[in-house]
Amino acid sequence: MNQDLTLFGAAISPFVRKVRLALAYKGLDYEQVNVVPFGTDIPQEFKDNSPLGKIPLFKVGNDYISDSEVICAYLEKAFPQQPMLPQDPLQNARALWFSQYASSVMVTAIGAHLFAERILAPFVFKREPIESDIRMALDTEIPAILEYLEGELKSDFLVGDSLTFADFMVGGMFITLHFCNERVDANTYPKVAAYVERVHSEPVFAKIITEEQAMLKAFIG
Ligand SMILES: N[C@@H](CCC(=O)N[C@@H](CS)C(=O)NCC(=O)O)C(=O)O
Repeated sequence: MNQDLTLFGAAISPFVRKVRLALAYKGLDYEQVNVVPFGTDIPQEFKDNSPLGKIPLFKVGNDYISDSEVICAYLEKAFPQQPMLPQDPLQNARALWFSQYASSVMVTAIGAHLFAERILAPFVFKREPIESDIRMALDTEIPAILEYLEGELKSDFLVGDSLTFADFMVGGMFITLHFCNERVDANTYPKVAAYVERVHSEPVFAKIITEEQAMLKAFIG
């Protein structure tokens, strides 16, 4: 298969990041069209083909696919080389679970309550942050996430002993955490702290982190 691939979205979105990691992991070339969903400059092609107006949107030839999980499922089937998901059914389920967990619980705490309030509110939405959301994330939600992951980490990666789809979304949410100037306390959560360092130094992650850091700097100064 050799079709033109286009990804619509802003790289700093955790859902867009997951797809970028999947594309990089599979060694696929693609074009990226920057779309900021809350912005004023949204391309007509995106408006016409994204049913919910959410990023990412993916284009394969003349066809469009919505939703990061669905896009990644497509990539896994269309480009089976370098599989992201384990063959074993239970390990496969475990990898999908962590992606779901990060896409829901971690996105709410780290993305919506912390990043949106600490970074997007002052720099993009031009309003005062909701401090109670930040406190809830830092005092309650994120510690519960770290406690859970600390108990789940039995090896170097979340599933098996190498990078899988599970790490894309979970590891990706720690990029967002770092953008908020927060770190995992290695004394309290030693396995998670080591895991984050390990995953972020994987070549597919390292490249994306460098690119996103530059973007964020340009964005917020
Ligand atoms: N389930 C979707 C969620 C995508 C999503 O919520 N994207 C956010 C940006 S991080 C968005 O586009 N929000 C705009 C909106 O809700 O109108 C996926 O996995 O792709």
